[in-house]
Amino acid sequence: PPELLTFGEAMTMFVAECHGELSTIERFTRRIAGADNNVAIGLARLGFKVGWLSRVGEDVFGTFIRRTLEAEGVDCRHLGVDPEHPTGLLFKERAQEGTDPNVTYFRRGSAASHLSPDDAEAVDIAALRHLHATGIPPALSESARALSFRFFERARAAGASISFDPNLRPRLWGSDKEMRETLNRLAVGADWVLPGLAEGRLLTEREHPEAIADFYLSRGVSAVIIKLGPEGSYYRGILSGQEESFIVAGCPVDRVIDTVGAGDGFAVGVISALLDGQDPRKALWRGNLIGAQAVQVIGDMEGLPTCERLTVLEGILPDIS
Ligand code: KDG
Repeated sequence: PPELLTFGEAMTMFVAECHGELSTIERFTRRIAGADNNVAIGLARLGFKVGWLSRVGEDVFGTFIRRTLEAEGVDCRHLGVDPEHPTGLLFKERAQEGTDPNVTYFRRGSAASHLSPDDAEAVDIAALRHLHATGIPPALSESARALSFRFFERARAAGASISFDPNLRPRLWGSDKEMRETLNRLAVGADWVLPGLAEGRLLTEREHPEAIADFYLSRGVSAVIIKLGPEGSYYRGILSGQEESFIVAGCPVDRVIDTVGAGDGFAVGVISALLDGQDPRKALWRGNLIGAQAVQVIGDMEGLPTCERLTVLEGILPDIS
């Protein structure tokens, strides 16, 4: 069984070939989207034994997703096929340089929104070292929300570490209040919490990175790592034995093509480095580095490096930690 596990919803994504509003676009490039499966792919490329739990529809898009994940070496034994509900779809505008592109979802009632706590029960967690979760499944449905909480309980009981990236998607939630309360309840059950600065502000109703971090640290989290975009990332935590906080500067980027997926690349860098036994400063540096690769491509995951590529990048880029 896999040592690392993540779960959520993958969608087949169509990225506009040209700039402009989606209703005017005739040509699209097909990719795969989904924060959790992006992280699974990134970790698999770095050589980790990672599994991904989800459901897809019994349709061509589900087949595409399974093939893509399997080809990347992600363990799909916990990927179910739902004959009654479809695989979710996402259409994405061609991003204007430096701005987040608009997306349109076709995911309501999707196969993955029918995930339920029973799916967590079916997993053999004896070998589990780490669980990575995002704030998206709890937004999909009551049953997917219950699955998230159940997974945290099981991972905790198995002695695995847990990382949590809020991945706020306000439009999938009934209200910001519900989103905030639910995700904070989940976040405090994690070891490492990885929000973007705007997400941290929305979730904690606090302004500064130190105050956002304190919110979670005082509730039992070991490390809060806040993404600051091109400025890099902020750490506050107790992973090295005593409490410390610092900023690691961002990685230089030639040209920003599409920012979607940067946070997933960041998570891949941080999780892989911490599981490799690196110190938090190095983990943030690697997170910044992989996040910077993800913004230079149109899809979410084609910028994620293999081990070999990471070694090259780590060698040629200045160690700015
Ligand atoms: O983090 C990247 C994701 O935002 C993207 O792939 C789509 O998962 C997605 C979502 O639910 O918005």
